[in-house]
Amino acid sequence: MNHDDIILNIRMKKSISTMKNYFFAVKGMDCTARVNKAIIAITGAKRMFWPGGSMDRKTIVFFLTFILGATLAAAADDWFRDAVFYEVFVRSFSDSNGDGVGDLNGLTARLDYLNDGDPATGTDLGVTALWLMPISPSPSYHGYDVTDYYGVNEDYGTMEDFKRLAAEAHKRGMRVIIDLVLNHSSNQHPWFLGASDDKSPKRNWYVWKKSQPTGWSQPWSSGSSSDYVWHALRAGEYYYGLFYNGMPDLNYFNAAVQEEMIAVAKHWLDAGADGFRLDAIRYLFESGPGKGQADTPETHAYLARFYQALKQHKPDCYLVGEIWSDADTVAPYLAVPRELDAAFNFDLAGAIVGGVKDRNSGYINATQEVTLETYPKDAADATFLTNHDQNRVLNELAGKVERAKMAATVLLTIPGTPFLYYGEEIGMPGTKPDENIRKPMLWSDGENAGFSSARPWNAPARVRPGIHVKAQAADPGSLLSHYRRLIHLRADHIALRRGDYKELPLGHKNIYAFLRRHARQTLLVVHNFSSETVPDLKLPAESKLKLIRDITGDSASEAIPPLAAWETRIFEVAPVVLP
Ligand SMILES: [Ca+2]
Ligand SMILES: [Ca+2]
Ligand SMILES: [Ca+2]
Repeated sequence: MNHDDIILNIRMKKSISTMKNYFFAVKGMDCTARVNKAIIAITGAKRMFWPGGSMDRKTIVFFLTFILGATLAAAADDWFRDAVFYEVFVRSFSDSNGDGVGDLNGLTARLDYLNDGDPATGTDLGVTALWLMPISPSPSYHGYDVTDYYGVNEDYGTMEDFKRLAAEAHKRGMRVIIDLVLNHSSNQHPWFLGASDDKSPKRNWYVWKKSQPTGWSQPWSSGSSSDYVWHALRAGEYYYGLFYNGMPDLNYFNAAVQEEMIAVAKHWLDAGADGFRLDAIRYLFESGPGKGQADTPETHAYLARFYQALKQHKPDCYLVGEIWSDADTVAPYLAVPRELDAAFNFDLAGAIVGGVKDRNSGYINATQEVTLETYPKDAADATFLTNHDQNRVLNELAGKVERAKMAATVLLTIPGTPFLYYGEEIGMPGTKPDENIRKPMLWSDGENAGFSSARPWNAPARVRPGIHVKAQAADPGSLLSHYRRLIHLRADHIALRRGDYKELPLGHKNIYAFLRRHARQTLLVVHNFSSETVPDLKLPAESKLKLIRDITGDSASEAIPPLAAWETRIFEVAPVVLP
């Protein structure tokens, strides 16, 4: 290769990534139109990537057509970088058959609320993927203790209902991932019931000791001790159950367990699931007390194998893990050999909600920077505000709706795949215990909150008028309308989805501003973290940037207008700044 070939090679790589991103920007066109538009777009990019180059346009078109097939295939595999997820607790979302319990058919019937399949309408929420909390048979209301990994909880419906949900979601351009609880089963699972007989072939599927060990604990709880995690089945027989005695840990040192759980995952991919949210994934293999209870080398090695097996089975499946820890602990799960596509960023979630609460955006920027410095360079993030294990946002923000809007805006303007917990888009209330943060969705002010024709399994949380979908859907100033606008704005701007992140201080203590830089677009996001108007904001001269357009107001803009209390403005700026 001579010098020019090497340069060309580098430029081609850049063009491939530009084209890949382009396909996500031209939604709603048929395939031929997409291909044509993409080629035009890329040859237009000639000026960006071939300054003073000697190749003519025809040659470039030839090269780009050649690589198009491979690019299309590759582009499909990281769809999650463009997605906005919605976490659903099926039991509490919508009841289709009048037994007071939410179910899969109820969710299917509500899909148009989430995404009507038409990118041109903004009357839906606009989320593009679902995460269903566990839907397999379980003795508990939440389902995180499974008794049949291959089945569907009969409260929720049947496997046919799941397949129909997945098909209806796919029709609307949405993906569906489900919770997979690998670490432990229910103590009512036939495997465990069998294993309680020490002659059973399933005995070695769980973790046993003849006497109560010492030095163990629940890693997240400083006051815990061995008897929290080792449970007596009978005299002289102790089993390991990290969370509680109803959830015995599976023995991942047993190759049969390893293979079984890969088979379970493939079973769900074949049924129409697009991937998994992997529960408590850092606790799979435990090699001893203390440090040996989490993030062990054996856990990393198995997850890499699990990931590879699933990607071979369904290349565009998505695996997101719950590793409730700091960036240093999470990073190895995202490194090569890859074990997950993404992990939930708990630190950042805390920083966003805490930062908005304390009017201190410094937490958010600092945590974002630590994440970017610590994670592998190409790692995708999974961002959120709260989930089914945390108090709801509006409670954390003392009921202040303008701050809940700001938390949503930050979530939807920073990098990562945002996950929204059901009900947060209307400001549903709820604080621990867990049942109270997992209450029925508030659809209306009608009987049973529009959730069911019968008395709901758990009383709906009614604290204030106006906290329901019906009222907020009709109110352009509502939290729901705010979420809808932001999610659609993100869908329409590639830099919001795939741009990098760089803080751009504007010299005002209440202003949180950053750039989202992508090869096709650079955006400047400016948040006012205060209840006062902030006038006279100027771009730093050394940034050499010029405002072109205010995409929040969709108008040309040459200067930053005064920002009202808790207001955000997003500007397209020139030139496009390559990261
Ligand atoms: Ca039902
Ligand atoms: Ca729509
Ligand atoms: Ca375990």
